[in-house]
Amino acid sequence: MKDKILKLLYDSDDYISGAKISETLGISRQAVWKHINSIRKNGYMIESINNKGYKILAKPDVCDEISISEYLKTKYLGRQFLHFDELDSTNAYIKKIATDYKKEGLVVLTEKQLAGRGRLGRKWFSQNSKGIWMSMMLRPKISIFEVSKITQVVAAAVASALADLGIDSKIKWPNDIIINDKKICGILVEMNSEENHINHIVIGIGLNINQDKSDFDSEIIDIASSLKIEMGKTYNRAEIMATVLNKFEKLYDEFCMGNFEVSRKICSEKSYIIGSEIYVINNGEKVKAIAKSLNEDGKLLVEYESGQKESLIYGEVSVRLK
Ligand code: BT5
Repeated sequence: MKDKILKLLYDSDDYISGAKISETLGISRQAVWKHINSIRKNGYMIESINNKGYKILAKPDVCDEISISEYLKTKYLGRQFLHFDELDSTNAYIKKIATDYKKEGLVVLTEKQLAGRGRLGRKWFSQNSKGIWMSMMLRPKISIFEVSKITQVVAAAVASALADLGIDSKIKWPNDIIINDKKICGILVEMNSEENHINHIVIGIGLNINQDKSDFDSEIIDIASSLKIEMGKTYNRAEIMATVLNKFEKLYDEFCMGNFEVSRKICSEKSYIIGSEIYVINNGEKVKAIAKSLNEDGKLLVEYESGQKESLIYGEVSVRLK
């Protein structure tokens, strides 16, 4: 109901009366008043004048449905949207509710995560509302063997969206976005499947936007950064989030039609590691190699000091720049 009232307030250029809101939404005027007070507690400045009604004067920096709708150009991605002030993990939340959503495209965003997760059970720091912590639910009609490529499609979408906003970034295979050698974004793709059939996939994106250095935990302060730190300005999170969704829907649709090449090319051109010496880390073991190229399956081709070559599969290894 709060969202509906907010929409009415946004859509009206002038004051909108309590009577009009109560009539449109079929609730009592007292309920309208209660909801307005609750919306104010979420940081919205709403003026109320006797005999005129309510008007929004200022909105908080939240990534809610109304804030993103201004920028969202997708057909289905984000058209079902859930916004929370706080969640354990957006990936974990979608996994719980996925069966309630038959159509793909649900996006869940939270202002804070209490237990944000990276790959292999690693921790993702996302305790403040200065980043984008979101997950999408998709039901691709592809073979389960194709799913590992989706991380590259997401990485290509994030880097292209940032480029559209004038921000140059690099993609560190398989799932990091890097600016000035610091990680500003991580991607986590999880799949729910039975035998060869994909029920759904959950794609989590954590993107650091308006944090200052002091916002980062000491554990990651040397490796992590935000757009604000690197670009020297504050960004509109809703615009960035919608731009990522707009880009991703296009690349994902192409990918589902068999065209992975567009995304692969972006990942290759924007690669942080191709041509560099790296360490391949597998089960704690660290081996020196050169990152040669990203092959047509999205695997990273590396050459070890022995001259032996290997195509690395997402999920099996990590790579570190030497
Ligand atoms: C990732 O894992 O990079 C995937 C991160 C995905 C996070 C999103 S947020 C929305 C959705 N819901 C979730 O619960 N998760 C997803 P990985 O490659 O394993 O990297 C994890 C490592 O990144 C950690 O061990 C830290 O070293 C580092 N790290 C943690 N938090 C960070 C942050 N905010 N910024 C940069 N680096 C961070």
